[in-house]
Amino acid sequence: MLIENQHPLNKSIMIALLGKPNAGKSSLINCLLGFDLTIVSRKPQTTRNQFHCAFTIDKTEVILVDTPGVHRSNQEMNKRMNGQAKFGAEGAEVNFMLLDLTSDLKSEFDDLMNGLSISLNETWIIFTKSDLVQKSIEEIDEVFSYIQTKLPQVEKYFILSSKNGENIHLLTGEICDRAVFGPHHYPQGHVSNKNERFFVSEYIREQAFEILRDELPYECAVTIDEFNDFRRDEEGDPEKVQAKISATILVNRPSQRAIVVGKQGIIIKEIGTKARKKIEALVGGKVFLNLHVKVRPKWFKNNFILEELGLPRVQESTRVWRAQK
Ligand SMILES: Nc1nc2c(ncn2[C@@H]2O[C@H](COP(=O)(O)OP(=O)(O)OP(=O)(O)O)[C@@H](O)[C@H]2O)c(=O)[nH]1
Ligand SMILES: [Mg+2]
Repeated sequence: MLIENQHPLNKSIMIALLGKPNAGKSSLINCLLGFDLTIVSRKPQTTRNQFHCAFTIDKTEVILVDTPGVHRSNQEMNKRMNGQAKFGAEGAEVNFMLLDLTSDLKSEFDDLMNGLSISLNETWIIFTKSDLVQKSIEEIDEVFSYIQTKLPQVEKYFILSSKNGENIHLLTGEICDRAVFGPHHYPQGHVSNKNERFFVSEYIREQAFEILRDELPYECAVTIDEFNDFRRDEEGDPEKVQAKISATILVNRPSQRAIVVGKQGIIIKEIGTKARKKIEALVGGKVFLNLHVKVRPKWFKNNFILEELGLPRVQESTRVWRAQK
């Protein structure tokens, strides 16, 4: 471990963000980080894996664990996504339970508790999207009392907005107070336990979600076929391509392939152009991005593909082994 990670005044804290799909987990992480690392969309079930997003405030390291929204489903992929949410809570000192103020808060809480079905240690309630609705303190207090009858260990709540930053400073203050003295886990400048490949595939999927909206259901995933990194090539011209990336967008049916490609390739081109900008910001250099679209029927049930997408089997998994084509 680097010596700078062991300064006697260093503090660290790991926090898992849990909630139903669309509660605003990834948005809150980006808001706290100060940049868009994890992907966000108006479609529920955007995040599929659990992973760390780390930053420091003075000498305090904050590790936020993004997780998929907890939901009910009998689909193999969804069971694995729910498994990721539970796994994300393991090892965290504090859980943030996010409840979307625009929803029915008590049933949102009950659904989440049923879906998680794990015992939670220290948990803070985060009411999100305060910019969208005005709820009275009496109303919030009543919901909070209800939550405390089911989760007595919950002691505090926050009402905030990731859009306009309302009360975010109160949360960061409490996070720093709760962090414990100890070494940092990530060296300065490292922001995640996932590599660039992961974020590249996420940024492509984010653009596919954004551009295609409801035209394309969830039956799309992105795999990275080639990632050639020329950044450390000292003789290389910095104006030239610094990373050459080939990626495949997997879809379930040929009709979906036609949608993703678009007339004369217009849609795939737009996905590529928009994703490339974000990837260039991530890798800090020019990127040549080559995108393909492949039909892989029922890819979301294929164990090999799910493993490749970072979704390992869970206890609830049905036995799924399909030969790789
Ligand atoms: N107005 C407003 N919209 C928000 C806020 N937080 C999140 N959103 C929106 O809510 C939608 C879902 O946000 P995400 O951050 O992707 O939610 P999530 O909980 O990570 O969702 P999954 O990954 O699907 O589980 C997006 O359209 C966000 O822009 C907020 O504070 N205010
Ligand atoms: Mg998310």
